[in-house]
Amino acid sequence: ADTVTLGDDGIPVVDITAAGLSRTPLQRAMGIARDHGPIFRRRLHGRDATFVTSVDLVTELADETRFEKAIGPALENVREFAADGLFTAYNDEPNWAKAHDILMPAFALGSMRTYHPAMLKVARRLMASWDRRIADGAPVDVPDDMTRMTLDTIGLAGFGFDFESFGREQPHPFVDAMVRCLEWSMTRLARKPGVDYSEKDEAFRADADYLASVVDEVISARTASGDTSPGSAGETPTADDLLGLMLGAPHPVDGTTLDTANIRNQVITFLIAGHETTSGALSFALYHLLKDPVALRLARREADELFGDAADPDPSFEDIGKLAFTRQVLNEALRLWPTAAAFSRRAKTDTVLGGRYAVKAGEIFTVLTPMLHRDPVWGDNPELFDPARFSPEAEAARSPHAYKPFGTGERACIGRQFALHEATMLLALLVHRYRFEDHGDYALSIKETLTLKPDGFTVRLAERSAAHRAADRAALAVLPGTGA
Ligand code: FDE
Repeated sequence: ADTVTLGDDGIPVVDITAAGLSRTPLQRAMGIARDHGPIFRRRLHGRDATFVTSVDLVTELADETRFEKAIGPALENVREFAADGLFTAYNDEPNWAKAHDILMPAFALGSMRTYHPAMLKVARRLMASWDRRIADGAPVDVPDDMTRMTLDTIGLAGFGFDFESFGREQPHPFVDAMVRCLEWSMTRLARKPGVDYSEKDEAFRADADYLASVVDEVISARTASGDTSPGSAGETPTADDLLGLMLGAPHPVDGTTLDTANIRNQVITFLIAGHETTSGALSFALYHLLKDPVALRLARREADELFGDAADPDPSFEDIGKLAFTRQVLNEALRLWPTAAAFSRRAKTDTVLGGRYAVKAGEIFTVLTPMLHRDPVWGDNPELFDPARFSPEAEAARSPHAYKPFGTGERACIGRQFALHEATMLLALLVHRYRFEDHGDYALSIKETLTLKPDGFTVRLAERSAAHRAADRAALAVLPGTGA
């Protein structure tokens, strides 16, 4: 059993050493938050981590004059293979600001126009693969296929590199190696003193070396083509993509470019950050739609309005901006299960948190995002999946600090628009094209590998015809509040 004491600073200390960390440390921390409130210190083998979950306290942590991003213990471990890439760079490491300035333009909303064709191309690969599954009657493994699609998307859109994941029985070996590296980063936090972990560390090294070798392949595929100058994009990828900017673009102020070692770290970072979290978000969104027939009908109506009865819809870049409800579905999925489920903040000076907790400069607090997203501001049934929470009116009425699936401040997610454009388009295409059968009466179980995914989530698919679309329209017309 956990032992609970009160720290000198008034923060409850929950020592979980006796039971250990379990394979689901994030969900374990959520349980502790439910029992012990919005701020607590988790102690394991004498190592402490302080978690925060309420909107009030997170609002303070988001104040960039008092707090800044911290590379907590988990990200320190990720640094072992992503080093000074954007996600894991220290705030004062010169390469953070440099890469941030060079790469920001590549993530402005307008840049999504450039990536749209590659995103659509990969979405079609997924649908071609799912069509074959209808033919042979086999269920699809949702997180596996979402991972295929998001890896291929960041590979093609960001780097002009094709992982061809849908041509493979098993995931690309890059995915397996990356997942093991993330797992190593997570389980390393739970190590017991006096135990020899050198075998695990060697296996990790081998995986990290393999990731680096794939990245070198990605980079040399580009440099061999000789096309590294920005603005000289041909009809295929494109000196303006991420890799093009990394290889060629000078810093807007000092005119220098990124060095080779840093480019490698950025490519690893983007391949990981760009697909693992987005694939989880899509998987949770589909899970919730499967379990919520009304939300599914509303999502279908929106897709049907845009695509009609087209057998092979061809959404434009602008069309994706019209998929407001589909976007709400994703937002709500990321509320319940923010796939990058925690981020850390460090006090810049001595300060007082919540009017009562004395904090020393340098102290680190970790925001437990899934519990922030269940704060009382979300109403009396925060476990309920309800996309209406993200209607424009509801959003305007709520503090921006109640919702942080993309982190906060200047170190917030640079890939947000990228992920949302990609995911919104795919989700709309899927609900338009398929009916989903919950063939195994799936009960949600969440796998943690630093990020979150629904574990063992499979669905059986059927074609959705014009007759099904008409029936959905008729059903919506009689539903209060949803009719025409
Ligand atoms: C970032 C991020 C974050 C923060 C972290 C901290 O603070 O620590 C978060 C929370 C996130 N991100 C989340 C997410 C979700 C999703 C879906 C995503 N994300 C997606 C994506 C895609 C891409 C490409 C990305 N993403 C990327 C990224 C990066 C690079 C980063 C780092 C930034 C700086 O600068 O720092 C991030 N992301 Fe994310």
